[in-house]
Amino acid sequence: MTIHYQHHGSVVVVTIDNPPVNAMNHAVRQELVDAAARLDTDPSVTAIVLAGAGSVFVGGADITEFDRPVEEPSLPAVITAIETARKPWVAAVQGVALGGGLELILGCHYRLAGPQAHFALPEVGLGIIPGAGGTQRLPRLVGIEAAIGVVAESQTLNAHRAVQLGLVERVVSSNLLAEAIAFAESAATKPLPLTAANRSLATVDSAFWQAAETRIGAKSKGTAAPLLALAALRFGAEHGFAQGITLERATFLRLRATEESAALRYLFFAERAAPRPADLKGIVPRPITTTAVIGGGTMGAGIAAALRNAGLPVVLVERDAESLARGVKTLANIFDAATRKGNLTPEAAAARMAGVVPAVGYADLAVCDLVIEAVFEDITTKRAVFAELAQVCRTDAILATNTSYLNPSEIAAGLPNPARFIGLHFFSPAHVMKLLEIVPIPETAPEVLAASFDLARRLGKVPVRSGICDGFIGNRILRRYRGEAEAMLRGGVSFVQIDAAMRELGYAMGPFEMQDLAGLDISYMMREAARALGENVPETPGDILVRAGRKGQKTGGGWYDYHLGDRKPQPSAETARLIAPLLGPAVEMQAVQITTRLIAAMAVEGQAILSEGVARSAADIDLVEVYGYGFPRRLGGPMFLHGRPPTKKIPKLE
Ligand code: T1G
Repeated sequence: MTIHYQHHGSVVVVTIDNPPVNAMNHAVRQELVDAAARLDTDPSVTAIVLAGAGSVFVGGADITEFDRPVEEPSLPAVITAIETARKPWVAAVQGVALGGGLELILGCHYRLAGPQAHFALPEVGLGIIPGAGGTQRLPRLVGIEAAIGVVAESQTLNAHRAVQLGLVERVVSSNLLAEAIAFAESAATKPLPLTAANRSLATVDSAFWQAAETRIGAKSKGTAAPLLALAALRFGAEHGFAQGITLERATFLRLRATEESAALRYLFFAERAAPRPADLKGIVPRPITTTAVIGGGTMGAGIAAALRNAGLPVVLVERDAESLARGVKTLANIFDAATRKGNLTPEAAAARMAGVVPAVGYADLAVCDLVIEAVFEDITTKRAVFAELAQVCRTDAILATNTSYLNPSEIAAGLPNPARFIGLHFFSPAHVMKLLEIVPIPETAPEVLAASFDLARRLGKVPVRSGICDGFIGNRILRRYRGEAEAMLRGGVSFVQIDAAMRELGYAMGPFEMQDLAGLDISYMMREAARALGENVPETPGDILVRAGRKGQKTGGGWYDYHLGDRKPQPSAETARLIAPLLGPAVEMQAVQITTRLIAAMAVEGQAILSEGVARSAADIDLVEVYGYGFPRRLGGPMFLHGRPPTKKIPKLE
């Protein structure tokens, strides 16, 4: 049963009960249309209250239905049935009313909200636009300016703001249902109010729309939906509700069928599945209330900031007072920057720092539930840290390494009680990047693994479990991606063209620009170390550049030249001269051929990672690429793209 009915005198409470989020699937829509017709003709009924069971009012249309044709009655049909009813419908919103859930209550005659209620139209994040009147009814209730923020910029309204804007009659702080029933009884004695569809809209000039278009276009990250949502809203404002809602529905149905929307919906479900691996169901995470970070460098300070942002106290440990002072300063700078951007008040920044206990040595760690090591990427250094930690930490304290390349099992070899050991691979800057690769060793206890996933949730990160291999999931694919790009370079394709193609696809920068940012010397040193161990590692163009002192932005030049204080890459005649001997005759390649070849290389490596069991699913690999390496969200990820029908596989480059 998806709808419950309760009679309170002449008022009927219609409760949508479709766990877990009361999504408006076909069964709910059919029940609501039938209820609207039946209750409208029932002489014993004078008014209806519409409620949602549980903590969510309605989480929107059922996204799982989007890969199938629309099954009537559509959501617009449900909303029209309510809006044209002869008896008042009063929505009682106790939780979030999202997407179709907000559109549903826009068709009601009145809306009351509990203090926890929130209202949003998240459709553009799924590559679609509201398809059941959101772009047309919302502006007629709250005004065009506020509606644009919700419809095209994913802004959320809390209950009080909803009242200020006229979306909600009032906030009811206790017993929302009883208040709504009383409100409905009173409403039944009055003429019905003007419905949202019939309200007029104040006109705005073209300069207003142009400014909105510029603002929204600048942050849409190449996705089509935000500007199309704005266009639907504008069209309805300029041509009336009926024409507006027709355009809205047509646009929604068109976008629903696009690859971009399929990709964004795929990521939506992947992001929700990631924090809850099936095999950890029922495992109680080991509690984490006190933490420590060993190492106050860029990574250590970033990790400490992420822990503080989640409200966890942190002991920040360095080997001496000078290094510790540097680490504390780095951490303070992170919060100062957030304050300058307006993301933190000065008081909140001070509170973040007040929760940091700087320490030289390990004496303060006996109380810590979790200690994260973030020292120099060297096995001897790391093993020495854990030998010390084993002496001073509780035997049940979780000990984690932030290593990005070393084998966590080798780091933990010989450690007493290895069941408490795990790899937590943060990405720099650790307080910003959402990806967290969780790398258990064979001995890691389930409750320690569960505690790591729970920690990721508390830090607002996307957790992906990785098996142990060189580079885990992300850096292993990165190495393959870079290798393929260098193979194309050797084959005569210009690295400037390769970077441009990946930027055009939606990456912030291409593979060569990224090396200049990170520094060419890191991978150079790894190749040299392998050569020193007798491995046959052929000379690469990167070797030549590093030996010529061209290590990237930090030395004023790598693949590109950089003017002092300017990060904009400039073509370098020096680089061209240095690497010429390694390159084949120049070859012209279309951008789409470049991107397809590089994405295919990532997907082939991803397939190997999957078949080796290093990753649990293709979606996990795509989460790593999107959240750790800047793969354009609108494309879903290399595994998503690689699995698509050939006609749709090559990403269209506008
Ligand atoms: N459809 C189908 N399944 C959904 C869903 C939805 N709309 N929302 C959530 N789920 C699943 C989710 O995958 C997970 O599944 C479970 O429910 C719990 O979700 C016509 C076209 C509502 C704030 O974009 O933001 O309406 O992993 O872990 O943390 O114009 O879910 O358990 O198997 O997120 O309590 C617009 C999406 C749709 C809202 C609850 N609506 N959902 O958060 O639970 S398009 C959205 C959320 C639309 C109209 C258009 C959140 C939530 P599983 P959860 P939560």
